[in-house]
Amino acid sequence: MADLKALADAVIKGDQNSAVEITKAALGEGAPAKQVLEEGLIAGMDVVGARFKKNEVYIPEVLIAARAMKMAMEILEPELVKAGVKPVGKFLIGTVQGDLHDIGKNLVAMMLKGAGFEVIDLGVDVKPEQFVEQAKSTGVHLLGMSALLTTTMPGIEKTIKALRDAEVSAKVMIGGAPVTQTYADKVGADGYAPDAASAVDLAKSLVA
Ligand code: B1M
Repeated sequence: MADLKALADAVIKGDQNSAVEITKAALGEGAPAKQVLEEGLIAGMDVVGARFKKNEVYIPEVLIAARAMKMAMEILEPELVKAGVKPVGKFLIGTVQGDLHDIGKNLVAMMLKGAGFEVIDLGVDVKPEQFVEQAKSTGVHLLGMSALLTTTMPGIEKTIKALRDAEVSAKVMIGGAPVTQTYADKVGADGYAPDAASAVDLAKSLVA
C-alpha cells in the first residue's frame, strides 16, 4: 500500500514529483481517492497551514506546497468525481472592484483547495454585480472578498448590500491587509480572517 504519510510529507516539502508519483501509485494499488485526498494531500496542507500560522514557514513555502498539491490533484480529481466524493463546500472568491492585488487572494484560494473546498476564482477587479451573478449561477455556500487598498474596501460593503438585495444566501467572509474584524462587523460580513490559514479555519466553521 502506497505510503500516504509520505504523500503528506511530499506536499509539506513542496516536492511535486514525489507527490504525483505517490498519488499515482496509491491509486494504482486501489487506494480510495477520498483516502488519498484526506490522509495524503489535505493532511500535508493542514501541516503547512498550521506552520504558516505560527510563522514557522512563509509565503514561498506555502506556494510551493500548494503547487505540489495542485499537481497531485490533477491526477486525483477524475477519480474523486468517479467516486462521487463531494467537496467540503463551494467557495467563490475574488478581489473587489478597482483592486488588482491578487497574491493574498490566490494564497487563500490555494489553501482552501488544499482543505478540500471547490474554489471558483473570479480574479481581480470584480464588480458587485459579477459576485452576485456568479454566486447565483454556481450556488456557492461561501463567498470571499479580498481588498488591499483603503480606497477599494468600500467595494466589500457595496457587494454585501448587492448580495443581500439579490437574496443570495451564501455566507460572506472577507480579508486583506486593511480589513479588520471591526470593519467586517460594521458591513455585515459573516466572518473576517487575517491570513490564509485562518481563512481555512473560518470557512470550515461557516460551512459546518
Ligand atoms: Co500595491 N499597495 N498598489 N501593488 N502593494 C499595497 C497594498 C500598499 C500597502 C503599499 C504601500 O503603500 N505601503 C498600498 C496600499 C495603501 C492603502 O491603501 N492602505 C498599495 C498601493 C497604494 C498600490 C497602488 C495604488 C500603487 C500606485 O499605483 N500608486 C497600486 C494599486 C493598483 C490597483 O490595485 N488598482 C498598487 C499596485 C501594486 C502592484 C500591481 C505593483 C502589486 C500587486 C501585484 C499582485 O497582487 N499581483 C502590489 C503589491 C505587491 C503590493 C504590496 C507590496 C504587497 C501586497 C501583497 O501581495 N502582500 C503591498 C505592501 C505590503 O503589503 N507590504 C501593496 C502579500 C500577501 C500574501 O498579503 O495580500 O495582505 P495580503 O494577503 C494576506 C492577508 O491579508 C489575508 O491572507 C493573505 C495571506 O495570509 N487575506 C485574506 C487576503 N485576502 C483575504 C481574503 C480572505 C481572508 C484573508 O477571505 C476571503
